[in-house]
Amino acid sequence: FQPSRQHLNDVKFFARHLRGRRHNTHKGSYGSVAVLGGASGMAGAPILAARAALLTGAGRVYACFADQAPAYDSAYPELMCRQAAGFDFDAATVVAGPGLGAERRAHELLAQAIGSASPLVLDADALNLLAADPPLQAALAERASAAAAAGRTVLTPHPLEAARMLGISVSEVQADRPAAARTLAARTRAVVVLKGSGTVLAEPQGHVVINTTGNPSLATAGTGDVLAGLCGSLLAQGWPAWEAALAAVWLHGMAADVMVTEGMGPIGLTAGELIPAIRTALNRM
Ligand code: NPW
Ligand code: AMP
Ligand code: MG
Repeated sequence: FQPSRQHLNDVKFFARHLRGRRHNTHKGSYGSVAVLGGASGMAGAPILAARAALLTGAGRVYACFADQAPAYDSAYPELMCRQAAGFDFDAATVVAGPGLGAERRAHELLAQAIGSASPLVLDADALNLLAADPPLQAALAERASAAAAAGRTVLTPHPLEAARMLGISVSEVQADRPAAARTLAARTRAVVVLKGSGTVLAEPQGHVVINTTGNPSLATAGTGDVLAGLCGSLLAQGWPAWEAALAAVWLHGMAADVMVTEGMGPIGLTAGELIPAIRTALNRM
């Protein structure tokens, strides 16, 4: 059995899920996203993820903070900033991990998010917590068997996060990126996005796709948080996990490619500036 390996070089991979907005709809038609993150010193990460969800069409977006929540985001007061403790993670698509930290409280909040029936993106510190904790791994496995949540989980590790989860070194991950992504997808029964130059996407059946958009302007703090928020936004709008991941990775890279042609990169592009460019790329599709 030789699993297929393709290049993500055309919107045909996910085009049938793209749809404009119908007239007779309202914000409730486009889903809610809750980003779980924001430990002290990393409040920017969930804000970036939440802004990405807001600007890519999610109906309502919450930024939930493990530590002190800001009153609001002054650039995007449309976002609802909440204390994560007490938030009902069953009511929204959850993007867990950006700036979440590794404290006890982060662990408890993550366990709640994984235990919810909501579509779920696990990124950054959520992956680090998971790598270090067999009970959380068991909860993720349980999710994969639960009818409500099965097939609705996306993991977005960078190479170090993937290495932590696999218990190997970064150089071993990088030596065969498709194999690393495929192994992680099979073990977690989730869609896996192994980030970096030539992002590799794998699903649990062993199918692997390599992205062709993007450039080194993305090698800057916060771009991964933006990708996680974008992926959560598409999930909240009803996309299946595999196509949501494909479209998110493609659009994120495409927006960065456009920014380079406009002189905003490859040097000095910021993750925040990437977000409106993703909105433009999505609307043009
Ligand atoms: P190196 O340097 O090569 O040895 P960490 P983090 C490696 C939040 N953020 N190819 C690389 O290792 C996040 O959401 C908050 C090869 C790199 O140094 C997390 O919660 C921000 N190696 C938290 O910070 C903005 C690669 O991984 C190391 C690689 C920690 O996340 C920033 C970094 O991994 C950030 O998003 C590649 N393509 N990519 C905010 N504004 O609030 C990564 N590596 O130590 O897990 O740290 O990714 O910064
Ligand atoms: P993170 O490390 O979580 O902040 O995620 C970084 C994001 O930028 C991921 O989507 C990576 O795929 C992307 N990225 C980083 N470096 C490059 C590169 N050299 N070429 C293309 N994409 C990159
Ligand atoms: Mg990251």
